[in-house]
Amino acid sequence: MKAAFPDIKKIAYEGPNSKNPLAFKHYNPQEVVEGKTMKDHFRFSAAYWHCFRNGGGDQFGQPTRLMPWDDGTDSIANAQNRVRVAFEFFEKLGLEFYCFHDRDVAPEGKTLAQSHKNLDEVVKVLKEEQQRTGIKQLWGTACLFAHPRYMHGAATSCNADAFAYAAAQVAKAIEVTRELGGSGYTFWGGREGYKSLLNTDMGREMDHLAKFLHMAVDYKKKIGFTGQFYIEPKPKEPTKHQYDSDVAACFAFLQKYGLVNHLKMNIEANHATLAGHSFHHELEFALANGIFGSVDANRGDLMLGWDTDQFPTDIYDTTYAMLTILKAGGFTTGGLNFDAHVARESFEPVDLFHAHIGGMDAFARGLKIAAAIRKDGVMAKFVKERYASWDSSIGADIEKGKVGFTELSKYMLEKGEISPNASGRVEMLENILNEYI
Ligand code: XLS
Ligand code: CA
Ligand code: CA
Repeated sequence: MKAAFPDIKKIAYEGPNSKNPLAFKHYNPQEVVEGKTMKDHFRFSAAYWHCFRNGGGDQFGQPTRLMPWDDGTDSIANAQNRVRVAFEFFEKLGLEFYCFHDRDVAPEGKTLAQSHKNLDEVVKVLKEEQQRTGIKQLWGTACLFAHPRYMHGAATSCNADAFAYAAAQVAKAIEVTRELGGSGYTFWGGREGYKSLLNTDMGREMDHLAKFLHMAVDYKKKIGFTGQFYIEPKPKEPTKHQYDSDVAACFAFLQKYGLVNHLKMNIEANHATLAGHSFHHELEFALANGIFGSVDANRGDLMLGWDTDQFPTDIYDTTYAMLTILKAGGFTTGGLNFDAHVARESFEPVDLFHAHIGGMDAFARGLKIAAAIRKDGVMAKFVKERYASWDSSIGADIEKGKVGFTELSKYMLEKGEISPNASGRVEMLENILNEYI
């Protein structure tokens, strides 16, 4: 096959003084940080849909991106060729993983059986390329939001047949993920929500969503897929409201329906922004509740209310994220998937490289900064000391469940007033953080 990116060599680490835009300045795959190589810390992945299916069109304009390898048809041959192009890109960038929806890699057929067959044809080539390069699938997923049959949702549709169709599609997507040795499978509820409550039975829809996920768990066991299931929170877009709106809503949902041991979170930065949270908040909430799994790395725009899926370049954001990810002990099955697309005006193939290099370097800097903060231990010491009252006497008794309201009433009536509060030192801590950036 003719190279799709003939002028681009494998992207190398050249260090912070390099002026070469097609080199890493901070991401050095073999460099060890906190006892692990950078490569193993991040488990970087590219999103097939954004890199090779998203042409840069928007509501107001046509696609702009140049993809000279793509003949613009829905043929299997074109889909298979695209796979080879994608792997050339992953290899040159030094990515270890990739993610795709079933319909990103293979065209939808006239019937479900034909769609399954199309997928099999392309999976053959994905498998070949995985074997040739050692690049693996981070997680699989099914597109349950693009086709008109899912206009009312998939698992939460008012039309039971849509639920059934989605089940068949997900069963196949999990089979394919197992076949490719994928480490996980993601459920993103693109249309699992509503446009209007006037036509919606919310309780029934949520029960159906839980049923769907239980069926997926059963099927996973049945076919012997051992990867991790993730749910990816997002509050809105394309629906007005999505049921899996943020990590907290997902956690409540998973607990209510007895699913908490079966699904972890795939947290996307831009979705946190849309939910009115910081990316850091979502990661911390997941960690605090034992459901941290994987990350969709990108960035939104605080002035826009939609999902801009920009590449992450904000060093504060990557530092905060890495502080939590390191605290969590790093990824196990998960990784850092760039669910991001180039700007509509960045239309040349080389822009895909610039975008990913920037994201990888921004996270490498975040990792190094977070590791330095952790090494000095100033922040951790501050937090530890802030909670010192819980380590002994009355605090320890409360934590151990030794006292109740009766004992606490007696304690406080005798003591009269609480021990003096100490300052939270917010600005001082922010200043300390800035010293590391
Ligand atoms: C869309 C989501 C989607 C999921 C996978 O906003 O980010 O791309 O990651 O279906
Ligand atoms: Ca995502
Ligand atoms: Ca997104």
